[in-house]
Amino acid sequence: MTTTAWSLAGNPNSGKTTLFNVLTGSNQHIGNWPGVTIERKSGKLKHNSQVEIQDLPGIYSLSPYSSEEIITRNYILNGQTDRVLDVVDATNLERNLYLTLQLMETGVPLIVGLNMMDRLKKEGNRKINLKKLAYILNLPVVSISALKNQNVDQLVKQMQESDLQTYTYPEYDDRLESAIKLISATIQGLVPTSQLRWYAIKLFERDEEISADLKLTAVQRQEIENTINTTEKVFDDVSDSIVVNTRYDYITRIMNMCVIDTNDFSMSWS
Ligand code: BGO
Repeated sequence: MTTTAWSLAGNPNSGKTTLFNVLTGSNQHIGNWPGVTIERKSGKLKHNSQVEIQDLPGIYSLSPYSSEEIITRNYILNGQTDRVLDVVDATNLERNLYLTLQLMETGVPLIVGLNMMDRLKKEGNRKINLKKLAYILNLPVVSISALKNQNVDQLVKQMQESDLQTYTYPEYDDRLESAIKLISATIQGLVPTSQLRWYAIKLFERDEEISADLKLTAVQRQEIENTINTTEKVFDDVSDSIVVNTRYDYITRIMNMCVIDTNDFSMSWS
């Protein structure tokens, strides 16, 4: 039997460690990530040693600004994991989805574990339509409470059953999409096809690390810079802020379609 390598990714405090402990039990190895004093935990799924699980550092974004972000993005992009379980805090859905979109941009097969459902229920002022969320993201979404070990068995089932799925990438503003297409054409063949979109977006953001990794020629760099300049003029904004804003526009659409504020349904009697 072949081994499947899973990683847990998510925002700090989304419940990754709690879920990792539930999934692996005492079957854990604790060390450090190379060159840094960030704890590295890995283990095997309880009752199925063919499933390896790596807990990745908690992050908000896949930018190259912190060691945690660099570790996570290199781990995913270098193909060290077959699949990613994105641990999302249901009580902070909007902020957590920002990382989900970026994980989707890498093209890695993904499942969303919507955690803290017990807290969401207790707070009682919001409801998430799980079917719609899974439909819009085009990803499996399993609601859980890692703390209370609720529905984790369904999540494990999904992890063991799911084939390496492909999903449709979240599509942003048309004007940004045009730039991504042009940059993708310039770097076609230099990166795996499934990661083309991620690299194109990073180059659009002028991510220096990625530019250096790809060893682009002067002509390619100029082509990309021309595309960025034209798009910045169209948006009247700088490139990295264009990407951040279009991701948040997409998240706003998801929130409008999938989340109900139950206070909106209460009657006010005068
Ligand atoms: C403390 N439900 C609820 N209600 N809480 C959860 C769940 C869940 O499903 N999952 C995790 N938590 P981490 P990262 C704490 O530690 O796993 C809680 O960073 C406290 N500690 O118990 O560490 C979990 O690995 C004192 O809470 O997250 C933890 O992703 C008071 O979310 C916190 C209250 O979980 C973060 C909570 C001393």
